[in-house]
Amino acid sequence: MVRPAGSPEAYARLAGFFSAVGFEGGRGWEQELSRGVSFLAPLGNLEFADGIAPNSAEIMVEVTGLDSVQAVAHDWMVRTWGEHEAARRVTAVTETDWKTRLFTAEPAPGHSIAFWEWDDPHKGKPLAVEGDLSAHGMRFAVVVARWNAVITDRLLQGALDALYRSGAARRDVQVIRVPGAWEIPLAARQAAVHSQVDAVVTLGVLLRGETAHYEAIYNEVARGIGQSQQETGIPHAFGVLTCETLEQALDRAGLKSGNKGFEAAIAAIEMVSLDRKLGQPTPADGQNHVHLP
Ligand code: DLZ
Repeated sequence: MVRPAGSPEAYARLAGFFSAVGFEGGRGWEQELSRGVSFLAPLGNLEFADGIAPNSAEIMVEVTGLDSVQAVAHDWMVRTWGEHEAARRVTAVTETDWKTRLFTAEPAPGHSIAFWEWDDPHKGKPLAVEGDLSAHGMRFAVVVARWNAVITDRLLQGALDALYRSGAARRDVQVIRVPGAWEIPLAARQAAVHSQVDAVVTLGVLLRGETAHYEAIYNEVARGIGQSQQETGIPHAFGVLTCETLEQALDRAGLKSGNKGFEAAIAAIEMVSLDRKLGQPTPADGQNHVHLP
């Protein structure tokens, strides 16, 4: 969703508000005549309503921990608009007739945002802990084999496409080239230990028809990458294709059935995010634990 802020003041206020309530920043932009500040929605959906619409706000943000979000929004309003105006710009949390609780905030004139959460704690909330797919602020090493470069180059393109489109900065992605799949585990491990990366993406292709001792090489490559992941604690995405023929490998490198390099990079992003979530302090730690969107 791209939305004109309306004025530089509104732009600054919207940017400040969305940061304050915990939205993760996306890639902004600045040109001669325009600029944009972006925030990532982990999941979005477009809804059209018939009959009585649930709320008049155009942007509705589903959250967990609604009361905490309201408190943060209220604090921001008081700091930005003063006590009196804040009372007008952020409502209290109220029950709705659609089994939710909700409050509305207007950080800048004409920009009303509703925040809501389900009454039933299980409805609408993921029951599992899952990683998100934003790579913003994450650092990666991509280890790619030169052997069968016509394919591994495509895997690399796919992996970089996934990382950059998910918000990774170019300076945070290190590409490491190795001679063949056999060399991937060692380079991956070195990167995990010495390059201060959050995840390693491994890319290579082993062709059964053309590789002597194929099984032995493949097993060792897979074992080495897995071992590096387990011993370093750094997620290693496995993008080493094992194919019967070159044609099959090309298909898996984007020609027909998706690009396995892209998929491996997405898995790496998800695992870094999951790792961070699992490593967060819990209420049992006695620390402030607020679920923001
Ligand atoms: C030697 C070899 C062979 C036969 N096949 C492949 C392959 O299909 N894919 C691949 O990535 N590498 C292959 N290699 C090279 C080895 O992985 C390794 O680089 C060399 O044996 C040097 O250690």
